[in-house]
Amino acid sequence: MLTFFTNGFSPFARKVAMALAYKGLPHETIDGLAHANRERLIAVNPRAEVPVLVDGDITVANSSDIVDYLEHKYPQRPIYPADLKARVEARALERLADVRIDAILLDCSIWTWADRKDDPPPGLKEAGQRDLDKCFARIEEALSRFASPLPFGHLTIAEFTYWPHLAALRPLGFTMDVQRFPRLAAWFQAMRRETVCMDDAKRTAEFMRSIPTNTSFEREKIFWRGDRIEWLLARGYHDWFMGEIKSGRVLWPD
Ligand SMILES: N[C@@H](CCC(=O)N[C@@H](CS)C(=O)NCC(=O)O)C(=O)O
Repeated sequence: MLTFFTNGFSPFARKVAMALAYKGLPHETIDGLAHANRERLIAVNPRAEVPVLVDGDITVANSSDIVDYLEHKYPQRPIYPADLKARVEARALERLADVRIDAILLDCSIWTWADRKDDPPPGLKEAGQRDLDKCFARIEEALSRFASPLPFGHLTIAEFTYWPHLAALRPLGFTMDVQRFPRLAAWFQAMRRETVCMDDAKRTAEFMRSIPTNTSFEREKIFWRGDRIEWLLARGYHDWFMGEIKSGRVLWPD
């Protein structure tokens, strides 16, 4: 039996959850970010991050590595495009979401889920929208080289990576301009028709409903890692971030 350390809020964990569902792989689920499971998570991933997959005596951390492992070990219903060039494009799209879109959405959304009395620093959201639009333009250009609306002809790592982020845009107050990014909009609509995406949406909505009263995970200190810090510093929010460190509101990966 596979053991999956996940969390209902994490786009990286949701990427893996969708890959597991798509391949039809039964698994035991543990909320790795719940206080009660922290020691178990650290035992399998000293960085204390989800997702982590344990398959017998093999432990895999990091969403891209987990999906890569699943594809090798359980090749039924492939989630990478068969064509090598398309596969490189799909992995490049995955990386853009993992390192940039995730960073923007997480950095700008802290005030919607953490225990905060303050307001976001001025201009943060606007900087986020500007940089999201740059990412959308890159995706739109990449999509022009492939079929529409599902660029690789079936669900792949690209959809499992983008779905959580695209679905979060509107709830977080961001926009995706359909006139400027028609292929991206059509791609998102195509994802909405997929059971694996809608099942994820249901699981996530249920988790989000529990947030205001959920005391089982950390909401005062924010866990900060590379890409999310990089975007803040690159957009000039170093003073704000230093304030966070000085006031003891930062948790670091080990
Ligand atoms: N590169 C990692 C990133 C994973 C990651 O950032 N996980 C976050 C949740 S989205 C986490 O576990 N943070 C620890 C915490 O919030 O306590 C991956 O692709 O799996």
